[in-house]
This record gives sequence, structure tokens and C-alpha cells, in this order.
Amino acid sequence: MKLIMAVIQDKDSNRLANEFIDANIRATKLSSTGGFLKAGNSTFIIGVEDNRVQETLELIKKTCQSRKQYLSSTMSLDMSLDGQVPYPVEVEVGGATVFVLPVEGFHQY
Ligand code: 2BA
Repeated sequence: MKLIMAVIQDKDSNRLANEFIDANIRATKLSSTGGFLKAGNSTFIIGVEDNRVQETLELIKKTCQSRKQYLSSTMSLDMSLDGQVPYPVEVEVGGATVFVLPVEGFHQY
């Protein structure tokens, strides 16, 4: 068995949850926050048998899109009175960041 952890964008999370239901793949969705953008994202934890890992990864890949987001930054201008001018910085956020881990035990009580 493997534990798949997939950090995805909130916009794709309902579609992915529905894909998992249709495919009979059990998953838990957590609300998470990206360390860099400090914006909300979604993390799915999915316990699957080894022979379904590839199928699960393919579902994630086909459902989750990468998108551009804008981060507000500031630059210093010598001539400006306050010295700080906000400007947008474009960041490409991936469709999914996925970790696959071995599972030592699985118990349901
Ligand atoms: P965030 O940490 O909010 O990062 C959002 C996007 O910002 C990243 O997209 C990347 O394009 C950019 N970014 C992140 N750190 C950066 C840095 N130090 N300098 C410049 N740009 C930076 P993704 O790489 O697709 O990551 C999307 C989300 O996946 C991340 O949100 C984070 O929540 C998670 N993630 C990515 N890599 C991870 C890792 N190695 N471990 C744990 N979570 C990770």
C-alpha cells in the first residue's frame, strides 16, 4: 500500500474529489496553505493499493491544471516620496505537487 499526498489548487478540488468517488478511490481532503504564496490550497491524502497508484496519479494529472497567480511585491524608487511602489509578480502555480510514500500499517477500527 502507498500513501499519496497531493497538494493541488482549490479550484480543482471538487472535480478531483468527484473523480475519486467515481473511481472508488478513498481520499481525505485537507485545507492547506502554501508556504510561499500564503494562499489557500487543498491537500488530498489517499491510501491506495500499489496496483492503483499509477491510475490515481493519472487522475490527478488529468484533473489539475497549472495556472498563473500574481503576488504583490514592492520596489524602491529613489525619486518617490515614500520610496515604495507596489507591482505584481507573476508566479506559475503547478497543477499538483505529489508525494508517494510507503505505508507500514493500515488499520480501521
Ligand atoms: P506555495 O508554497 O504557495 O507556492 C506557490 C508557487 O510559488 C509554487 O508553485 C512556485 O511556482 C512558486 N514558489 C514557491 N516557492 C518559491 C520560491 N522560494 N521562490 C520562487 N517561487 C516560489 P508549485 O511549485 O506548483 O507549488 C504549489 C504548492 O505546492 C505550494 O504553494 C506548496 O503548498 C506545495 N508545495 C510545492 N512544493 C512543495 C514541497 N517540496 N513540499 C511541500 N509542499 C510543496
